[in-house]
Amino acid sequence: MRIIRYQQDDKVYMGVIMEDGSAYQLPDPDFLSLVARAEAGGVQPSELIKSSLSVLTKLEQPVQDLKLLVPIVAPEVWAAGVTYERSREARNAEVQSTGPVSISYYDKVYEAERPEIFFKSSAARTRGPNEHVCIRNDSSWQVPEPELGLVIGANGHILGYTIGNDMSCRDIEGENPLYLPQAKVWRNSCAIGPAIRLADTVEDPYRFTITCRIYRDDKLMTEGSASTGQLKRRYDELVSYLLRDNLIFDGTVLLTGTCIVPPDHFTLQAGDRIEIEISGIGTLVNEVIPA
Ligand code: DO4
Ligand code: MG
Repeated sequence: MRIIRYQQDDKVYMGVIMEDGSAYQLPDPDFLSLVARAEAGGVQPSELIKSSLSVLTKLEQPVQDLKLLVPIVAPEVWAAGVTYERSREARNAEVQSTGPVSISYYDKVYEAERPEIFFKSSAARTRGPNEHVCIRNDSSWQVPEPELGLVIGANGHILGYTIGNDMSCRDIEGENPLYLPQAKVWRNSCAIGPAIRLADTVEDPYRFTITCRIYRDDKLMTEGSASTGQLKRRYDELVSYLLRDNLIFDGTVLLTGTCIVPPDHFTLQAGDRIEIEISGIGTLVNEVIPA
């Protein structure tokens, strides 16, 4: 069961997509209100929806024709890094491209007890489905990072799963790890959507398949797939570090790290179309423009 937000005649609505593909309009103004309503009734969000299906309005328009918005206006997006072997390997390649190195902080953080967690985005910098993401003008090695996003409550409960794109500048980060905020945060450098898969409908969140495709002039430039089963850490572990002595808001999204990195020769260009698909959640599509 997946929750969407969409716009129709200048109004914003919430909807639910059922397992059979049928979709219904929800009465709640946002995702957190749905969760709160379920909590108040002592049921899981999916049970609440199932029990009220007969009184919900069925959407006549196919979901692909709706103007989808970010499924949640996340007050903040945080991200974990070097949580997959593929990310460690790619980061080491970035650093080595600037000259010989004697110590790899990426190897250290991959093995360390404390994970890497960084601030990624605010609501104003986060784009939704079919919106533009930006590439920086002062970088010549940029990639999308397709990641599973955890939608969490202020108490750290995982309420749902979404798709995130942690846009990244490999040359800026490779030059000096202290440049990380500039390699990660700029205008429209993050996208989430198109839906939130309710956590209580996911049997095993370590069995999501993530696929990323990048098209240039409709030609497939690069494609990769991986499984969240390759994650080095547990979701609860990442969330618990994020919450440590921190102020976290309801509806925060925590991206869980990338497991797919395009080949080293590849860099994004304006006009590219990025598609990130996660099994059971959907496909997040964004076109690239300059910042
Ligand atoms: O260490 C830098 C960032 C790593 C990251 O964003 C990732 O592994 O996904
Ligand atoms: Mg990342």
